[in-house]
Amino acid sequence: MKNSEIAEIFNNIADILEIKEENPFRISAYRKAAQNIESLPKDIETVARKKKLTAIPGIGKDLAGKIEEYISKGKIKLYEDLKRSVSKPVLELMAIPGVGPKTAKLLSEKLKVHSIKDLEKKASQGKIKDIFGIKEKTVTNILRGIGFLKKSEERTHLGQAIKISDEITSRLKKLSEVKKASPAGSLRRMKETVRDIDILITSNKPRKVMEVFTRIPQVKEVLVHGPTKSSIITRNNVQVDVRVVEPSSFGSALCYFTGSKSHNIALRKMAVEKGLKINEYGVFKAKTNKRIAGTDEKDIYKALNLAYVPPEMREDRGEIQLALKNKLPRLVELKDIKGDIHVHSKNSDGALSFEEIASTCQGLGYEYVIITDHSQTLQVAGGLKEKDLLKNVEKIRKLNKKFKKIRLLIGSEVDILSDGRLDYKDSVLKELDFVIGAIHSGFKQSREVLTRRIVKAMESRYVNMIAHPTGRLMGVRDSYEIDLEKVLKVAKETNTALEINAYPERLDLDDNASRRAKEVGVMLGIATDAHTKEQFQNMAFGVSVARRGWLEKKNVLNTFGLESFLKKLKK
Ligand code: DGT
Ligand code: CA
Repeated sequence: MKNSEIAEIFNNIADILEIKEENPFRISAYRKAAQNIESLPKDIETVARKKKLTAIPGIGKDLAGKIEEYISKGKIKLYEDLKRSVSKPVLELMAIPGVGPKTAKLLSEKLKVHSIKDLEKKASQGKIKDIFGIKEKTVTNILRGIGFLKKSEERTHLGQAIKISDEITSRLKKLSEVKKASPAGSLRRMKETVRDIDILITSNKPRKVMEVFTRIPQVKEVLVHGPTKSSIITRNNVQVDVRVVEPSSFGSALCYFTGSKSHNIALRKMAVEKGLKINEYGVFKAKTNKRIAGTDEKDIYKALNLAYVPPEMREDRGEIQLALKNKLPRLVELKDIKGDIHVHSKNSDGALSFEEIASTCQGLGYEYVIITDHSQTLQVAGGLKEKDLLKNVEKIRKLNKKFKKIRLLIGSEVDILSDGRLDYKDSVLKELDFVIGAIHSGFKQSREVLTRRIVKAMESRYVNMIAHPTGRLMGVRDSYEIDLEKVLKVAKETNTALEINAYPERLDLDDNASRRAKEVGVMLGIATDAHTKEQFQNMAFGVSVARRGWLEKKNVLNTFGLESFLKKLKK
């Protein structure tokens, strides 16, 4: 799929336009388009073939033309021209999160930095400090940015990894020689990013499976081609390992290769204490070597006298102790979700009309959906003026007569301004069913200021949830710093929910913070922030974060049916 290649080019175009201080709306159009292409769950070539590119939000005729150009010619003229117009070091330096065009130019032109490596060296030798007004804090940020860049190059986010894994497993499953196929490793544990994809297969013709796997179209490079295990690098640079095992070992191999390593170590220790031996081939009596489990993963846990631990919990964070006492939480599931509570329509920066959103969500079996377009300050994302929002309130109320099975609610994703005030007056907010407070500016403010902004927003009697509370965008920027404990405390006091934003690049709050929220008694809302029809599917990623955070149904606001959901909203 060329999705990520095109998204990367659009992001690079935006970077170069930024260096050249071009129109900010044009820059933001390229960035938005890149984001939407990256999160498109369909092959962009298929979309182009069906002449549906302009249905992707943020893709107009012009950008659609660029995409078609790339698909047919393998390059985009505008991009090639732009690249020639700026120096290579500047381009490379701008890839560092937090290094904008101005700093990149300064570093390259005045300090003669010629690469990221060179910058890292010069910065750690203290050669960057105190010249041309670069502050010590900037240097620290640059070094942190380089670390972040390296880390994000090593790992692939879950959304993309699942797509690749699904493509490959479904292809292999079609072979008559393949009996079972399942992802394992961090992907099966639904970790937010994975280093590589592990796939496990049972077959009595492993060589045939290896032959097919190493020749699938996704292959860029074959690292290992063995009789039962092979590794490839895909065209989008992700490593995939496929192992074939005997059917009688499938359960134990699945358990072993799902990990995590520390969960496995803890299991092994328990086995030893029970006079058993556990490995990827099965569970055995230590004395006699008699196999007592192996085919089915559930039996592995049974053999150790443990309740079955869902893959998302296998991190050795206390789950084994609970499994021993049969006290594991009953994790929330996708089917428990009763409505999407953060959705954008055509009115701001989304692609769908109110009707289309309602029918999509009805199709998903939801009882309600809340339209939460952006507020007036966020002009680049089509933020609504107060009077337009109020008109939509009327529209939505009327529209409900048309839909019998689903209730459309109206809310807003309201910007929390830099001083913590909300972007709409109370007299407007009070007309809404649901208000989400969100930070979209001033990411570089101090931890104290950012925390105070969120706290102030939560103290409003109208704010029901805080969107993507830490603001991270994987591969683009790290979380901004907040005092999570303080935020949780006030969330609890003010009955404000915190969001688990299900957008694959966000997944914010993350698993650890969500688990902490549960401990404190804060309600979480899992929401897609969908801008397109396909993005409603991201709910599954949000649910997996929740599951990794040990959340149960009762901890998640939108698992409640319409009546109880509305009752739970504050104030
Ligand atoms: P990552 O880094 O995102 O790929 O994370 P994982 O968990 O997928 O790690 P990976 O791919 O190195 O290994 C897959 C699983 O295999 C891992 O979760 C547990 C198991 N495993 C790997 N190495 C060891 C080991 O040395 N000891 C044990 N007990 N298990 C291991
Ligand atoms: Ca892995």
